[in-house]
Amino acid sequence: METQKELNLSAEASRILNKNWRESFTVPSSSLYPFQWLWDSGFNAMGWANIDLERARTEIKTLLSAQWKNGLIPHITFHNDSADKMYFPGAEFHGAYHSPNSPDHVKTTGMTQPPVLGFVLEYLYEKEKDKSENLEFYKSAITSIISFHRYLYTDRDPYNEGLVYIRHNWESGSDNSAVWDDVWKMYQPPVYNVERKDTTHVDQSQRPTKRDYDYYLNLIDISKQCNYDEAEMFEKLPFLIQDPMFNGILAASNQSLIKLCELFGMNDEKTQCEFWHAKTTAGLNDKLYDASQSLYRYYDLKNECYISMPTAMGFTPIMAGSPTKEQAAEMAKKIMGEDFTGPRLDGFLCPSLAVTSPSFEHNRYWRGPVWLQVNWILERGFRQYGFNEVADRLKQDSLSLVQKDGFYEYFNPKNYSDEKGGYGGNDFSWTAAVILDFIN
Ligand code: 9YW
Repeated sequence: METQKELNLSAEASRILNKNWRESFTVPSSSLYPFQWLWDSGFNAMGWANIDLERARTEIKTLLSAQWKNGLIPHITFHNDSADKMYFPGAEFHGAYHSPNSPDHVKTTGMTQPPVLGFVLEYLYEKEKDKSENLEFYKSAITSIISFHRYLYTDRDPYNEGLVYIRHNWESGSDNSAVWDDVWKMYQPPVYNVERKDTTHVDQSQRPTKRDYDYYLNLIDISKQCNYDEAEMFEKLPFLIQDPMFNGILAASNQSLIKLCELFGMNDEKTQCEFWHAKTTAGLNDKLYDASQSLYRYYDLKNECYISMPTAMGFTPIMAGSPTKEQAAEMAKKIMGEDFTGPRLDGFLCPSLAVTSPSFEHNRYWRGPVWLQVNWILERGFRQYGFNEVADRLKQDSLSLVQKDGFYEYFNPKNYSDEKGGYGGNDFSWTAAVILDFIN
């Protein structure tokens, strides 16, 4: 039987998704982020799948309708013309609509985000009661997602390593992670005198710094000068990173596509996804697994060096079944140890940056706070390997944080006192979506 608290969480999570629903998609937050973001949309669809499958399918259809001609699925789709008034940088600053690959009917950014859609689609399909309905939707979505993956493997893996690169920190989903600090040390972008909108909604101390934004905007400027031509961007961009979370999520999505293609009799596509899955998990393990840290690290293709930084994101390839059993056991020890749960071992999992790192900041975005959609990935991964204690802890900590502070965007991992521990936007969609999964 559901407890009263669970019932309240469920009602509250549904209220938030309904509040943030805009005719055919969900905004991450009604004030901060008024458009459709790729990986948010994936998590939000999974949230909807627990309460309204029709909306879950619509969310995905809307997202896929903005797919580029070369297969890229954009990180933001600006569904209405207010983009430049409500959010910075909007459609004009990105200038992606000048690219011959961009869609004709809607403006988008020219970059992507973690490729969650394969496992999102499998999640939706599992929730379908009548598996014989909506087959056209599933087949067509599988085809679109495979063309997205094909674009990634064709245009983003220059050395055929099974590891695709990201060309903007926003593509990682973890915008101001301390991982990028080393990349930013390599060059000096100009100072942009622009009016940010995020800091009118959220305290500056919880957001990236002004100088951080100069780097982000400069990468967009360079991409725009290349007219978003992939080969030219590869030559000119100072940011080309093989990111373990992006690749781990890609591999997890390939794994789901293999299952879906099998169910739908899409044999050639299944073989393709098997090939990609094997290649990416091998790339992750051979090149990015760092045995001395018991987690995955980053590789900077531009500066030809590794970046080792103890992040929550470094554990995420566990969802794709990448690590060996022995490596997964080491990762389980690591995440439950003092780096991630804090010296008193009673902090909340999983800080985006180890609490013992000199760059840790408890409230600044991706430099410490807990993000529930990352916890969801980790919970699935550790559960799959049979590390139920870790998985239960990830789930319980996520529920406790929301019960204590509300449906915030991110949370203080050292939140063991009475102080407020939820930061960023409130009534946040993917936080609600993850909670709906955890309690259903
Ligand atoms: C931005 C929407 C997005 C997320 C990102 C997160 C943040 C800020 O919000 O980005 O302006 O795009 O870092 O992962 O998709 O929730």
